[in-house]
Formats: sequence, structure tokens, C-alpha cells
Amino acid sequence: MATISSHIAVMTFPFSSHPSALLNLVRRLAASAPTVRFSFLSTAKSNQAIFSGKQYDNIKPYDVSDGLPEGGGSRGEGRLLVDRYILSIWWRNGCDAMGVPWIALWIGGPCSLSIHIHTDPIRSTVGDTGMAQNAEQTLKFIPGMSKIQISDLPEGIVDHLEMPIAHALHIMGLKLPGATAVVLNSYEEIDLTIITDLKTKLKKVLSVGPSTLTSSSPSKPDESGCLPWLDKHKAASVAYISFGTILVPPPSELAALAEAIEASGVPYLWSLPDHLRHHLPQGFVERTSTRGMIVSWAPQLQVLAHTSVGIHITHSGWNSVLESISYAVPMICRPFFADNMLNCRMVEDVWEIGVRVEDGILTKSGTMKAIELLLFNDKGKK
Ligand code: U2F
Repeated sequence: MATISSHIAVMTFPFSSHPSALLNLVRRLAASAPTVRFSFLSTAKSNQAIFSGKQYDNIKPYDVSDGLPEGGGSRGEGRLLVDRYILSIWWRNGCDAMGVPWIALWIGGPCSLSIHIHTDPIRSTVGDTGMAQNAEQTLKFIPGMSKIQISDLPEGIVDHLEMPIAHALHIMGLKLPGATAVVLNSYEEIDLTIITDLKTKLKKVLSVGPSTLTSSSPSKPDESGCLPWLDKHKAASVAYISFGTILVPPPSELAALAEAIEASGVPYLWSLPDHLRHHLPQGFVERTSTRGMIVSWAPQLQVLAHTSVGIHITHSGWNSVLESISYAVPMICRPFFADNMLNCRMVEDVWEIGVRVEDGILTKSGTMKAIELLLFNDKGKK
């Protein structure tokens, strides 16, 4: 191994697709800088999942506490785990205090980053009256955000301020101008005005995305045979459904979506974890077996790249949106939380490459209307 010339500590937010996105970037940097050592700090659970026995010459994983009591204790799910982790982290003031230069990777879109950079002006505009009174007010005062409404904001910007993550993201927005650079999982042309504005607030903005497309790591194999199944269908005819890596849609909406898919008669490929399948209507799988396929994980990039896929029903996670854009698959968005509502607004009102499902929730009739519009209607096809 080459003599080490310098040392970079890499700290990830150990949830959803964040650790693998950061490791993908670090792998590319490490390959082109073999004399630099990268220490990758994450929770044991996340390190096990993303390194899974793989070794790299100059990247070494280190486990840090997840904030839960030693040996178990009360284990929570989702937001509780995030809160515990945020409350336990020790690095929040570390770099500034030690005078170490630092670079941030933002794996969401420029639009959501802009919200965190402009949190204080947004809060003063809304005042103490809260989200409900101002729901339809737009963020005209932020460059590139004139279509974004207050109701599209992630939790923790003008409401739920008590959440630990709200505080952490607010501090992040205030500290980012001190970063040597901010690396964006995006490309400039998608949001030129927003990125130009970010460049006036941050020292350096580097757009290196879409990261899942530029990643050098091999994607998981197509174990369920999604691609040969897609080969059997007509061009732009299949609905691909996925709600990302962490989200669990309410049972009633899973059932309504299945009813809409069944009644509309479209072929479908659904990435649905095994433990959620019992929420599907009785007999749905059997009745649609000749035109449907349900898998616990799909090779999403290859699926979206396949000519048979005609629409993507999505939670509007940033990677899913970028991947859909990359392969020109129109989206039906059912945004749930965090940046989902912002991404959905951009898809529908700025880029005009998809629709938000009627009333923002999956109902049988609303979903059928959206499918009809995007797959069969001239306006939708356009
Ligand atoms: C969090 O979102 P998620 O990680 O849940 O969703 P995405 O950003 O859309 O990323 C999902 C990735 O998982 C892949 C898919 C995407 O690259 O191709 N995938 C797959 O390959 N096969 C499957 O069956 C299902 C998914 C968060 F919840 C969002 O709000 C944020 O926008 C996002 C980025 O910060 O992180």
C-alpha cells in the first residue's frame, strides 16, 4: 500500500440511502487519490450493510454509537432512531472547533438545500401564524422557488420545530457557508437559478450527480427476473411502483393503489417489501398474475431504463426523481415526508414531467385518473 499523505474523516447520516451515496463518492475519490486515507464513520448497522465484507485499500470503516443504550434497550423505528442518533452525535461542532477544512455532500436536490439555507427568511415571512394559515403562499422571495408553496415545506422549517432534526438542519443551513465546498447530488441545468443562488451563499458548489448513475458500484443483480418480465410487454405500457428504501405507506393507500391498478388494467411491476403484502386486497395478486409482478427489490435503474416502463408511481425521493428524469419516465407522485413535497412540486409545476396524485393521497379514483392521464391521454403523453 502507498505511503499515506493525508487523512480524511468521512461522517455519514446513517439512514436510508445516505451512507451508500456517500460511500460511492468516497470510493471514487479514494481510487483517484491512493495515498489519502479515508476513515468512514457510521453506525455498526449501517457499516455492515454498505461494506458487507468488502475491503478497500484506503477506506476503513469505523463504527460509532447509534445513540441507543449498550446491549439493546428500547429500540425504536424510523424517526425515533433518527432523533436518538442526532441527540447523540459528537461531531456537530467538531470541524469548526478544530479548524479542520470540511466538505459537505447533500444527497437531496438543490431545491431542498435552498430551503435549509433560507430557513430564517422563510420563518420570518410566515411569522408565528404557522403552516396552515400560509399554506398556499409561495416562496417568491427565493430565487428559483416561486412555484414552491409553504405547504410543500419539509417538517421542521415552519412547524414541528421541536424535533431534533429540525434543529440539526437549521444549524446545518447556518454552517454550510463555512464549508470549503458543498457537493450536490444533482446537475446544474436542472435548477440553474437555484444553483446560481446557492453559489452566492456557499464558497463552492460542485454538482456531481445523479450519483446513482455515476456510481461505479455494481447494482444488485436482477434476482427476481424483472427485466425478462419487462421484455414481454409493449413499449411504455407498464406502471413501475416503488416508495424507496424506508417509507411504509399506510395500509389503506396500498389497498387503494392495488384497486386502481386492477381496475385500470395496466401491467405493473411493484417493488413492495414482503411484510407489506398482506395489505393488498384479497385475491389481487392472483387476479392480476398475468399482467403483474411484485418483488421485494427491483433493479430500479435498469427497470426505468427499460422501454416497456411507461410511468413511475413514486414517493418522490430525490434519487427516484433523478432516475426517472434520466430515463424520461413520467411520474405519478405521492409525496410523504421530508423533501418529497418539494420534489413533487418541481416535477408537476416546474419541469411538468409528472403529476401529484389527486389530493396528495392514493385513492382508487384519483390514482386511476393519473394513470389515465399519463399513459393514455395526449396531454399526458406530451
Ligand atoms: C430518502 O429517500 P429513499 O432512499 O427512500 O428514496 P430515493 O432517494 O428515491 O432513493 C431510493 C433508491 O433506492 C433504489 C432507487 C433509488 O436509487 O433506484 N431502489 C432500488 O434500486 N430498488 C427498489 O426496489 C427500490 C429502490 C428520503 F426518504 C427522501 O426524502 C430523500 O429524497 C432521499 C435522498 O435524500 O433519501
